[in-house]
Amino acid sequence: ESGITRPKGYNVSFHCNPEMEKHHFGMTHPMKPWRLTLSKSLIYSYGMSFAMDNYISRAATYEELASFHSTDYLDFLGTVLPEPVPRDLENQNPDLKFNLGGSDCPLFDGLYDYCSMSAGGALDAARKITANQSDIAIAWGGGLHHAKRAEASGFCYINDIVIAILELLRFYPRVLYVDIDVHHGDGVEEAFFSTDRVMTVSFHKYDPNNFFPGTGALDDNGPKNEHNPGAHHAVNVPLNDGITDEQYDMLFNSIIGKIVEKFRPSAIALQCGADSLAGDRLGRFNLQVQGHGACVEFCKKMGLPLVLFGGGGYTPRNVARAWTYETSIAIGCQDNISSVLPQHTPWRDQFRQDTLFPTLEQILGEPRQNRNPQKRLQEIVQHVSEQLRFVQA
Ligand code: V1S
Ligand code: CA
Ligand code: ZN
Repeated sequence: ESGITRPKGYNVSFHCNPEMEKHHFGMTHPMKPWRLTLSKSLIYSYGMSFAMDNYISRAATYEELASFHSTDYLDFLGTVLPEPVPRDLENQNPDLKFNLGGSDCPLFDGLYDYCSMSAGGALDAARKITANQSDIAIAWGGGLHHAKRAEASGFCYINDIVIAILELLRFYPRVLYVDIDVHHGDGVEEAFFSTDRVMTVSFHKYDPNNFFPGTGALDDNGPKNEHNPGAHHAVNVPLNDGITDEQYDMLFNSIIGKIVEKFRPSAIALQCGADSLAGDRLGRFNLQVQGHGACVEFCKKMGLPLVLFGGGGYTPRNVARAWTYETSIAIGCQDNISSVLPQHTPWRDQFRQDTLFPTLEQILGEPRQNRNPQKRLQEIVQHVSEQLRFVQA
């Protein structure tokens, strides 16, 4: 007995790989792995590494990737080479193998390494949880929710989340997957479509014709055949442009609260895509760092083992703010960290304002119009409540 104990709170583990962050999707591509470096540097500037177990994650092995993906797909992914000359964005190759090589999922140098490192971090995080060595495990380099068993989609090649949840399922009877990326978590939903051991919940901007990937309507709730165990185990929360912190938190708490009560998960996997923040290059919402973080706080309060994944996020300074604040929530120091960015923060001018919590005016100039009437949000909560009548733990 040394007498030295950890401060009250949680055992948090942090999984990252600096090698992953050096990859490039191409000049004009919105996905910038460098945002992970910016996030980490802000997290470290606040001194948070001293309150967590920090790991350099390994690359997932071929066998680990094959726990979800087809070997045909993995073999191709492991051997394709980048195009010598980048294809003209307007002139896409019409017949892409496994949807690889177009403008969304380009072939770039070190692609296979990038993918296996992302999955390795997610898998390491899941294993820290199942080994009872952490209460919350963080893998900001994961969260690539669109990848399918044999297809790349929407900047995602390997579905690290599915691979991590499969690992959790070796130890836990039921896992709740929650997705606050502005896009529909279609790959994870599809992977667990036919099981009642995983409930998937995605909050997203929904417009079948004009917003990627176009799926995730309110009444898409899993297989229509009642005899399929997966029936009713997909929850979709379709939203419109401009939703605010207040509305989002009302929806999130009410929906996730009811689901946890009814489904009784043994663990939660939370995808924290930061493209749902105001001012995101691809997103459409008006969420602030506080509102995004409130979702993490709510999940933590459920008192269940929790894995936090990254995901989308295309305005790096805001991604870094959100994931820094959310790391502080995991640790439990959110009320004690300064809202002023530390003086010695690297790339400090990247952040434009020196605050962790910029106002909507600071982020956008003029806030985006809110197209989510309160009545519609009530209907959504009502639909989910009715859906849950069919769910049994
Ligand atoms: N929205 C959007 C968007 N922007 C791009 C894009 C832009 C410039 C490039 F150089 C390359 C791609 N692609 C899209 C979307 C995909 C969004 C993926 C989100 C991923 C995530 O945050 O959920 C998780 C990491 N793709 C499309 O809208 C498809 C197209 C239909 C239109 C755009 N063109 C470029 C491809 C086909
Ligand atoms: Ca989502
Ligand atoms: Zn997204």
